[in-house]
Amino acid sequence: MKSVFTVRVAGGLVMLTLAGNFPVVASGDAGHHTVWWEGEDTLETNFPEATRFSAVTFPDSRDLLSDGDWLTNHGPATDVDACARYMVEIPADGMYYFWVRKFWKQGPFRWRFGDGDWRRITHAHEPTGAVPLRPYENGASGDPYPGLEVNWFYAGRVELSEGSHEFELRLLGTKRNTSDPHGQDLTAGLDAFFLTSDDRLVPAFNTQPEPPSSSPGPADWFPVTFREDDFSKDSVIDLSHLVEAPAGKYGHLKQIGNRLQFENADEPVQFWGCGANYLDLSREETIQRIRYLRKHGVRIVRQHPLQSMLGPLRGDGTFDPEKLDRWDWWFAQLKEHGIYMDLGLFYPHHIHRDEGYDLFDELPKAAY
Ligand SMILES: [Ca+2]
Repeated sequence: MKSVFTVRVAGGLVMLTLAGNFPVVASGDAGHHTVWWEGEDTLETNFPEATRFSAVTFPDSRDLLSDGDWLTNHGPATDVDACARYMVEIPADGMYYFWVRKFWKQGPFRWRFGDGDWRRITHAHEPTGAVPLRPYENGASGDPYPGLEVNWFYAGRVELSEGSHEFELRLLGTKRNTSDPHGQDLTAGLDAFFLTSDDRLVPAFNTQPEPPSSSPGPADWFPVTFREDDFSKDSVIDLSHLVEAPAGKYGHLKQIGNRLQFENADEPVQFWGCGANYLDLSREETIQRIRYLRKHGVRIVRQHPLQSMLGPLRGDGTFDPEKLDRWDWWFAQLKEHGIYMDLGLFYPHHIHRDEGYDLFDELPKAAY
């Protein structure tokens, strides 16, 4: 789509409108296909032309960015989404692994190709490395310039057909009236995007990764790449065979002396566990995460506190039904994969006047 649009951006400015064709690097051979495009090479955007995060504010290190530049945003959310659109040429039909190079966890956004479903990259997504761009320092006006770094994030797999596709992103943010000078709200820096049909190609710096020239032997050094786990049956560290599924298949867990044992089992049982709250990820990403826990032998997770998932108990003694549904799905998926849950029930619990406590008004405020 190349229609011109002009909208009000965070900060009340009227934004320059861009329309045109921009270079997109697509390459491939018989084995794989890749596409790389720059965050700053937009088809259309309402991001400001310049912010306190623009590459001109760190001239000595801007070459650490792909093509020496990125697209930035700063300021509180408004009624209009901060958005950017790109035209991307896909070289061949197929499943692609999608990567985003951006300013740390700042600037979570939803994204889609064409009119496909919206997907999200959120604070729950972890960077795969860090390239420092600028230390924290005071700007010429005395305003602090936040420290900056740029990181790669894996955003998920996406099925794409050969040809031109519009890629669109919209920053996620809550409308607020004030801006945090240290860089929150709709702060974002978008450097580059990378699609690859070969999951061995994991980006680490500001140029396209090269395919491995050969398979390393047991005695060879090799680069560690952080890619999506394909849960190979050949993995020598896969402990999932120790995690019987579904959870609960042997009945309730009982304490027998200093041991734990299921009521319908003949032997005591031990649990290997960790903290693992439900995160702001898609269901596909969440199941991937559960499988990762199971692969590493995790048989129980601590949900702490439960209210971080369900919200506070409401005045009528119920939880938000939508949050309850999400948690129920998370619990059911863990159970299906053989993973038990320990609930942090009582922290933090606040009582409310409308719950009918006779002496509520005599309580010091710190008590509720
Ligand atoms: Ca760039």
